[in-house]
Amino acid sequence: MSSDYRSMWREIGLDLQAHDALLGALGNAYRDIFLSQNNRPRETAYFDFVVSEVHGLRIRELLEAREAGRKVVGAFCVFVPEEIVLAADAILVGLCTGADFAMEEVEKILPRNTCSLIKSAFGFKLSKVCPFLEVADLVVGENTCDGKKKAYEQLRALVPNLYVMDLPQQKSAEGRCLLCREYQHFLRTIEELTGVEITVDRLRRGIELVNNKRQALQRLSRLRAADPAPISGLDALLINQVAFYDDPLRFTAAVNKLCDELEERVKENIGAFPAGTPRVLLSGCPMAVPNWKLPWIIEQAGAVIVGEESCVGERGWRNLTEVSGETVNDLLDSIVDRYFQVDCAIFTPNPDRERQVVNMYRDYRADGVVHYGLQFCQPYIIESMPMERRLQDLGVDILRVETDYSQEDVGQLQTRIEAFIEIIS
Ligand code: BJ8
Repeated sequence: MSSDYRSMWREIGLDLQAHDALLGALGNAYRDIFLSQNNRPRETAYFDFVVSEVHGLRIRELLEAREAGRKVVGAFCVFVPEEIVLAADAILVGLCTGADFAMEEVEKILPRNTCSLIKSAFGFKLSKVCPFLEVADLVVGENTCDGKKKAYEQLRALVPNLYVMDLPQQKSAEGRCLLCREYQHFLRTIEELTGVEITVDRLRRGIELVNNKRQALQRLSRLRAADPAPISGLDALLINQVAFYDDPLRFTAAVNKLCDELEERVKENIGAFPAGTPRVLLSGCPMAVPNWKLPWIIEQAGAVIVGEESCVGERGWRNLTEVSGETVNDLLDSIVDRYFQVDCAIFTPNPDRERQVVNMYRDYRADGVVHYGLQFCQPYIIESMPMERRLQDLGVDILRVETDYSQEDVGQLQTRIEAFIEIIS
């Protein structure tokens, strides 16, 4: 990245030394994991470029947008409705939670047996290496799992501009009411933050922008049902991760352009891997940037990932929002309907998720399911056990993996994944 970003990073308060160490490690991992792949579609070059500039050009864009009067909102969860943020001409960005950083300092604040995703958010803040967190005018947390709920109480001391959404835990009429009240409150908060009144036209435009982005990701995912799969699971995951950082309009155009190329590849039987490669559906906890360990191990072991049942994947964009409605309240109601379908494991009970995994297994013609649970993530790990029974009853092979962001278990994971791929081959 160009050296003149250093003054920008200094001005927003990053710790330059720690940040250099992070970028160095990321650059090496990216080269070894992504750039070393064979048969990549040519249009993945755009996503390589975005990643190479994610702390550079993109941060400059956000700062320029702020100078022009726009606000930046950072989020940790797919329950934060981008439609509302865009309707006020603000920008929503995902916050980095995919790597261990400053763990010694983090474990002075949080117990060791907290999931890596939560600890990562604290590590990035304590060591001042996440420019998105530093430029955000508002940081949105949520009362989802117990870990996050309690951790945000501690995060508030480090992030004074933290807003915590109160989210339901049950798909009941009361649960829907709670979500509706929360989104009304969030809409007012965004109006106050931006000074923009969210009109029906503005909200409709916000919905359309987000629907278009989700439709592009749906199109990408349908193309992965082909055998040979026209794109690797690693590249598809990367695109899902970039979706949280990039400008939505530009991102949508880039995904559609990639899909045009993938359609040609499907017609010509060109794959990222040869036809007949064992196909894996990945299911479970979200994989935030730069958490690439497990997909890398799976594809190195000779399988191809054909879908992600995850918030950084299909759970994040499966449903669209209805755009018809004459008032802001009508549209807000549609937004509530849409988000109330998200089948995060924090809901109890949560039968929809099991159904989705079975559907995705069939739709993407997978040969087996790898369930990914982050260590100490009670919701997903507990849910993985009935999921395993259900899939086994249907004759579907499943491997339950529990891991974290460290590299210590790579050898052990490789052995287990290789054995699983033998079974599903
Ligand atoms: S909608 S999945 S993004 S909450 S891994 S922190 S659940 S202990 S991330 Fe999530 Fe929203 Fe749900 Fe999606 Fe807790 Fe588990 Fe850690 Fe997790």
